[in-house]
Amino acid sequence: MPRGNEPSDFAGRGSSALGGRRAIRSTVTSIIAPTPDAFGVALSSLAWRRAQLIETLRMSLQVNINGTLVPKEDAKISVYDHGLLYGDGVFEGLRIYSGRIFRLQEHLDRLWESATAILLTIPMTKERMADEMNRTVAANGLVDGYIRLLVTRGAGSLGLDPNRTSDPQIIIIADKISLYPPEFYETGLEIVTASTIRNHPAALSPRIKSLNYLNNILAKIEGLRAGCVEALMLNHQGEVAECTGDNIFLVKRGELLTPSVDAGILEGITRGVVIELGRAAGLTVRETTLTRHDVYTADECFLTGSAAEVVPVVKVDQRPIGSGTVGPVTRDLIARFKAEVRRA
Ligand code: PXG
Repeated sequence: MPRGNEPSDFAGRGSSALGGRRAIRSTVTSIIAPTPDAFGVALSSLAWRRAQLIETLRMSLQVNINGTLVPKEDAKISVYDHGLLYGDGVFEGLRIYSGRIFRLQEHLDRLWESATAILLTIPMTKERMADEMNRTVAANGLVDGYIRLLVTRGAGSLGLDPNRTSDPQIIIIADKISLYPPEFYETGLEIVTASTIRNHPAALSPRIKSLNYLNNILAKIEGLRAGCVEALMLNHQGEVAECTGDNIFLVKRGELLTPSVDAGILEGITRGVVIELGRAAGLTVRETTLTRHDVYTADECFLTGSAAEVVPVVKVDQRPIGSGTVGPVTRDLIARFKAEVRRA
């Protein structure tokens, strides 16, 4: 159970489940023999009960496995699944805004392309997948939220051979996500360049959204250790590629610039939306080769992703970008993005 969701945290009695039980015991004691502290204890017991209720509600979250909705605690797949053993599978991360899945068709198309690239046949049609996602969103009463959609290679023997697996597993998790604290959207992020380069496209194409994210995780660790929540990744030629879970954009002399897909990046759905919005706003948008020099000397910088949405960057490798504050083009695109996701 992740920290912060534990009943005992609310009661302020340590971090183990035992803390919660201790809370009950001390409440009982306080009823029998009231102490000056009784009111405080009763309050913390109430807080604990409230936390328990929240936890119960949280536990009723339904996960879709192969078209069947099951309670989150029963949503299990085999430890022999090659998705776990080898990261052999593909996924998508989608947003739900105002009860609708944003850019659903584009996410489905990309999932199928990722699967095709790894010779994985998804045992469900796109139409049925869309229905199952909508059913899962409804079952969890989500109006705004996030969907993690995974297709694993399926359970097999202990060995790489994908021919010795059966039944790819289709998992749909619909939940809430908040990647960065809200203030980052106001003040902007600071990022650093990771020494870990993005996967060489001839080794594992970054266009495949595979379950093997170690490349990005290693770069993310570098960022986190430098005190940054995101890290910039270069490609094998030293050019700017993308961040660990986001695409990157620059604003320079009124133009909107972003690395082209040839740089070895994930062709982000949010990236595509922002390119459209930039053009609609009258900006020249260029998908082009970018170096760190271009980043350091840009007027503005921001990142895009389904989880991150559009988030400003104000410092890269300890250099302020432009004025070192969130720029006007970034602000305008964030506003346009917010309007776009709510558009009927
Ligand atoms: N590059 C990479 C490497 C990504 O993983 C993006 C770009 C942005 O693509 P979209 O299509 O989302 O605009 C991603 C997507 C997470 C998380 O949990 C990360 C992503 C998506 C969903 C969740 O950090 N990254």
